Amino acid sequence: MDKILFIVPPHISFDDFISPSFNVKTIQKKGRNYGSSFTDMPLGVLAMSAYVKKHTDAETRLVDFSIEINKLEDFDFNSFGDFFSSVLSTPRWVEYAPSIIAISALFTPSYRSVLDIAKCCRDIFPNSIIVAGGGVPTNLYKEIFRDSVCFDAFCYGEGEKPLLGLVKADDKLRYLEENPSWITRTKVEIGQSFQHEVIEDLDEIPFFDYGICELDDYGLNPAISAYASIDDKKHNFHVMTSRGCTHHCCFCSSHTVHGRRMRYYSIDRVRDDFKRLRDHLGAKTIVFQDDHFVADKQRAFKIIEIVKGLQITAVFQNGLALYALDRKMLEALKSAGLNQIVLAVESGSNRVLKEIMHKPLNLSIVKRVADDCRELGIYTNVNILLGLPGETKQDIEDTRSFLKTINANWFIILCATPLVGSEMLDICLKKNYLKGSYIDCDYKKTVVETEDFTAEYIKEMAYILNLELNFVENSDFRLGNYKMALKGFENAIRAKNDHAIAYYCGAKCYKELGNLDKALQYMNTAKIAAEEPFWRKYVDMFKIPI
Ligand code: B12
Repeated sequence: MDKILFIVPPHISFDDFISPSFNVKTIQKKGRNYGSSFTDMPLGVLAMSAYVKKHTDAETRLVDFSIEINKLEDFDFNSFGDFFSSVLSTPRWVEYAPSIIAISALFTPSYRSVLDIAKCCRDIFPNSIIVAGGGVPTNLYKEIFRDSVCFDAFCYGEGEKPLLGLVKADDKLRYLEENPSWITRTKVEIGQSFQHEVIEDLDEIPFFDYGICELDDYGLNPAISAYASIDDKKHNFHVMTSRGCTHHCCFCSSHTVHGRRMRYYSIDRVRDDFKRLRDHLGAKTIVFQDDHFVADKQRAFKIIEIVKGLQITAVFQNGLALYALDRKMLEALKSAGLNQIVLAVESGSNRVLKEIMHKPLNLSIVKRVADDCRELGIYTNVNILLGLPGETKQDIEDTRSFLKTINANWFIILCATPLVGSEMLDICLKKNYLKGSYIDCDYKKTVVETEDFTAEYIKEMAYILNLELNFVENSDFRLGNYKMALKGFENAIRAKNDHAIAYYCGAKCYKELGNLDKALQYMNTAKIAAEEPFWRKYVDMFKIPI
């Protein structure tokens, strides 16, 4: 019988964990600030675990290092490698003695951790088969083979069928060489190409194996606590009711793993799963991770009805395509308990949307959607990317002016990142636009530099737009919704406890709400924080009177 150990690396690089940049969320351990790692449930692992168990008697376990890091009271290691070793060499895992180690690598910031985990596993479990899958190995297998000798193979695209094949195979190394969804060093050396092996009917994957997660540990997920509108941060469960996305946005790389064609779980299956999550696992909130939930609007309506009928709350962590968000859809979402939404606007320039991003959105509908959401009491986060190859400073100014006219609750301003497998990376490589490694970068770092802008300019503009739209010109404050504005400011304070501008804006809210003591306290903190040169620069830039 095979024993599989799934391993999820931290979603953050060691450097970003130890020395978080000024523009990222942090967590505190023993009074010291560290970068924060999201802890969403690893759905790919849960799907593969369920699928393999359905067809074999394999045993499966999971170590999710993002969870392990968050649980530590103090981080007393010189490297992530030391930390991985300390966890994996405990009797719990040594005695489990996995025959297959299956590392899930979705994000390039975890690239080096993936290598370190494999090295550690090779040392502790010399006889195990070590494989990895996800977007990183699918797109960077040559680089990983170059940088590590510890892997037996990588999975190309989705892993349910390939992993099942591996578990069933008597001669596993031979199977890896023979199956076209597995990437081995030998095959790479002879220039062989690889094939996706997907499950067409997603209902064939059983109810996800949520049981391999230590469920309570996922409750304090920074990704969920970031939403000012969600009060019950616990009891949330991640789901994906479809795979694929038909769009060709230049910055996205999801298709390299899942393809562009939509595949769906049946409505009956979705209903059964949600009911089971609620009744057996205590789910109160369902967090949808679908890439394109509204691809089929009628289906989306049916799922919303299910959520409503079960009296649970829906959260859509990924942006929803605005063209599908007519009043009827928004009313349905609201009636199903949805109280926050991510609007995937991505740019405030029609030129950038059309000519650069290839994103099917006309800006004329954004204002209407944001206003409808406000009327219906749905909190809106607007996603914006700055710094795509071809974007000009004028485009960024157009975005800035446009966004100031939108009454969304919050704007998430990110620096465009050349993801492996994206068209954006191809362009950057072709035009020599990369001024740093694309391997470690996430949406807070900038590595793209073109004829139109420097990397530093984009990072700075992203931060300025964040301060301007979310604080200085906060629409909740402008429209007199001081309580909601305050929630956003206090969220920012929790993420960055010296945020002079958030304290200043919070003080103004407390004043409007009649809590003068608190207003004074916040104003004093703002003044002290504003003495720091970092904050003084922005306080002066926006002429804030502190
Ligand atoms: C949910 C999600 C998250 C969650 C994390 C989920 C988790 N713990 O797994 C959170 C919110 C934390 C997140 C964060 C980010 N995300 Co994200 N995320 C997603 C999303 C929407 C869904 C992932 C998912 O659950 N998929 C469903 C399951 C079924 O598929 P899967 O996980 O890919 O697993 C399958 C295969 O990959 C493969 N597989 C995976 N592991 C293994 C292991 C083995 C051994 C085998 C055989 C196979 C295998 O088989 C699985 C089953 O079919 C994807 C897009 C997508 N559709 O995948 C983006 C995606 C993965 N994210 C992306 C990005 C860019 C980010 C961020 C950088 C964004 C940011 N704002 O900073 C951060 C990175 C983390 C960080 N620095 O904080 C990119 C990744 C690109 C890259 N190369 O880095 C994606 C592809 C989106 C995109 N538009 O391109 N994300």
